[in-house]
Amino acid sequence: MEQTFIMIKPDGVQRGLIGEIISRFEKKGFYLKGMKLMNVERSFAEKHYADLATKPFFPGLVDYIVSGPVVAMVWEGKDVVLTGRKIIGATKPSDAAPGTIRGDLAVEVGRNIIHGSDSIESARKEIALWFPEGIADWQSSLHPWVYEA
Ligand code: DAT
Ligand code: MG
Repeated sequence: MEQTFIMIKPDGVQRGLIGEIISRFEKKGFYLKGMKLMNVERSFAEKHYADLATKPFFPGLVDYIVSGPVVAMVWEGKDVVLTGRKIIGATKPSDAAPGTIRGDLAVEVGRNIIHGSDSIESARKEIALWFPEGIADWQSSLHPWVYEA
């Protein structure tokens, strides 16, 4: 099944939103396959956001990601990359619909509390970058109650 990389950014951790965010993915019917609380080095944050290196906000974005611990996670499920982005909401919290994580819980684009992979290809790269040790191998016993097959 499809996997995505989700990261709770330092503001989400500091604001005590870890449980709330995990709960939204869990209740949806996605499976947590990897998780760790960690501080990241500047060079690592730059690698994660390498595609944005030329953007004017890049240095501020890296400062933000290294400002405290983040929660790195792998979630699995049907269409989890795209659906995960929908659960997260638009990049700018002011554009994010109510009911989404950013729409409900964030105000500023530079404090938008969560990252989610934007494609299956990015997810593959980000999971390899953040979880070189691999992820947990388990299957939920509730699977047939959430998925038709
Ligand atoms: P997303 O996180 O929704 O995938 P992105 O990949 O385009 O958005 O950008 C990564 C992060 O960079 C985003 O979550 C917040 C920051 N960012 C994006 N656009 C910005 C802008 N115009 N000003 C300040 N920060 C921005
Ligand atoms: Mg992105």
